[in-house]
Amino acid sequence: MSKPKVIVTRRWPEAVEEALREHFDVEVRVDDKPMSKSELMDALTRADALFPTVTDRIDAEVLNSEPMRCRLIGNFGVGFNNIDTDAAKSRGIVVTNTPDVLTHATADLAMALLLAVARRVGEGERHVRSKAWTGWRPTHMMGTQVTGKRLGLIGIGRIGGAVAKKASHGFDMNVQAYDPFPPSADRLKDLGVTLVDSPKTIFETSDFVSLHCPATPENRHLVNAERLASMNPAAFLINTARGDIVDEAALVNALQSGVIAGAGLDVFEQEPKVTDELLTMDNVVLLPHLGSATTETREAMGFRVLKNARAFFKGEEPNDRVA
Ligand code: 8YV
Repeated sequence: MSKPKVIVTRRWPEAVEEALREHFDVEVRVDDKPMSKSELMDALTRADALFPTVTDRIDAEVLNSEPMRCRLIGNFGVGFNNIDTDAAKSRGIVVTNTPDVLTHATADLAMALLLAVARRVGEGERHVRSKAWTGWRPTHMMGTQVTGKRLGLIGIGRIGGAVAKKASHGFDMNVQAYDPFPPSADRLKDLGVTLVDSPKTIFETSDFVSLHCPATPENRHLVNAERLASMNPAAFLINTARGDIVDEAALVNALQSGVIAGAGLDVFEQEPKVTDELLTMDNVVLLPHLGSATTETREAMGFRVLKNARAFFKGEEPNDRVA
């Protein structure tokens, strides 16, 4: 029997590409550039499965492609806001994602951003590299203490939960969270989290606010000018979730006018474009969407897509089906 044909839209870690080839007739995007709309549409007519990433927008227009051959979209990532799942469903296409395997990598990076912005790590690094450092002094580059402070989480799912545990157990932080679908009281206790009943409390009473909610239409610009204004001027915002949860223009204003103290950002509204003003600010730490970027995790994400696809083509229900 011939192997199902799969199109992989970007380069994956070598070990996973190799494993894919054992089970599928694989076409990999060799130049590793994002596919255009017409290339994505063409891919859907040529392959039994498409394995996209966050850089591929699989919207209703793309999914209108004819003649449709694709039966499975195996997203390389846990967030699948790049895919119109309703349109996929109406074309009879199954969609899977890659939960669990990137939980700790992303939570670690949220903590890295939190620590970096509070302790002025990016700024200090630039200072040393530019040879501006003239030596130690008691008032040099004083930052903000992290240990013991109050951390507010918007979303206490897998990644938010891992951040909570690291922050409460490792940094003795007082962690509070808002989530419309909270986990059990036992889990909250294990994570060391107090649940609050509105985002308002999180923004008004936290020293650090970290975002761990999905990029649904309802969450678009959840962090807006009003919510930023309600934060403590000494507080920091951390975003490792999705760019459009934050109104980036409002954030720039808040940072410029001292409404909040700083921000650690791994994601942006118009990736890879970053609002120019952010690039010149010292009170922000900026990363190029690295949440899951460890070798271990990126391999595990690929193997997770593979596992889902193997199940699907054997006629079984894939574990991580989201549509
Ligand atoms: C990925 C992510 O790098 O999984 C997610 O939702 O944001 C990141 O881990 C990216 O989405 C890959 O498609």
